[in-house]
Amino acid sequence: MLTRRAAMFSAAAAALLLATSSFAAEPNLPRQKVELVAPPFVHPHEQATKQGPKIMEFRLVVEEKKVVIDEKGTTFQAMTFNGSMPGPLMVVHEGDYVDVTLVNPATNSMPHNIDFHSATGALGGAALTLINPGEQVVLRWKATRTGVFVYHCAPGGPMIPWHVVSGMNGAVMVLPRDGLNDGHGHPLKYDRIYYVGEQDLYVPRDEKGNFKSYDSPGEAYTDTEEVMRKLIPTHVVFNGKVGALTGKNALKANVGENVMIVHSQANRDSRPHLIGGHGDYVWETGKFSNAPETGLETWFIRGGSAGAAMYKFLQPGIYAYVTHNLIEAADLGASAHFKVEGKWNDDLMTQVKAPADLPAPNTN
Ligand SMILES: [Cu+2]
Repeated sequence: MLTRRAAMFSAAAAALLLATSSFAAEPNLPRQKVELVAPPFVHPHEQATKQGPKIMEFRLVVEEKKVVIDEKGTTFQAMTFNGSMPGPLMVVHEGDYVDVTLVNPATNSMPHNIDFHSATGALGGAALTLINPGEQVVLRWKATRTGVFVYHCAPGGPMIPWHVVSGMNGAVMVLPRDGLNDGHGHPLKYDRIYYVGEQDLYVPRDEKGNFKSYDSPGEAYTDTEEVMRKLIPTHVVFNGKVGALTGKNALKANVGENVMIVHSQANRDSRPHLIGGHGDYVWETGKFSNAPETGLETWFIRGGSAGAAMYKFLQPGIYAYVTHNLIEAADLGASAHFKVEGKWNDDLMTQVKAPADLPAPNTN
């Protein structure tokens, strides 16, 4: 296990080598403080904006805590940004500055930091943000590229994958200032937006095959790493636990609404699929400077990236939104539900004849 001192030393050395000016003068721009909300919800934001660039202020507090990850009550020593797996989606516009206060409360046991895939330099900010329990740090980076991007903890060496698969990942959405478009100049707007963060979990078992419970992340580390090294997750979940987005937690929409689904996977590939629906516009690689693909059945999220899909629901009902590795969806947990209200369109689908017994065999 990489010791705290070793992790601090390696990252501090990297910071010295990489940082040219850690305390540059602040840009003369208005500041806006954003209250983050837990996924699948997303804080209020403009899609297109007529305002000029701002310094957008966010606060992320690292919470190490024991959580329940399935209906059997299996527990897991999670490490999180703001208490949720994934951490919150942060929305800004191209040209804005992202001003992040990262807090590591004294009650935590590990050093943590943050690597923004959307930021440029110093390991995505990881080299400038490594903090011990009882410390905080402020990082500012400029949003120069549009799209949805993963962020995650990256404290060095084997701590990196462990912190990521313990829950320390989330996403940033950098919108073009004039909003989204279809690649042919036609604007696209969503009526609702949801953030689905997919997470592979590796929970150790005892000699009898039962999942083990631990009292701290450090206590869980050695056994967890052994499971991780085999690359077979025990759970693949959306938003932190099996069932976090199904049944009474289903995502809501109405027929005729354009729904934007941001889907991140910080560690492993995934194949989102909306059963009974489609991706009208899909930024599969998640970057809005590329035209979206249209009319997709399934899309691919590369591990370490986020993608975005927009769909206008045309029929009411319960839709399953899954990863189309159906073993992971049905057996390991990677399923969500959309509950869509509205009027059924018989022209798109109708049951011509209800199920009935087969005709009697011809006895002639
Ligand atoms: Cu961490």
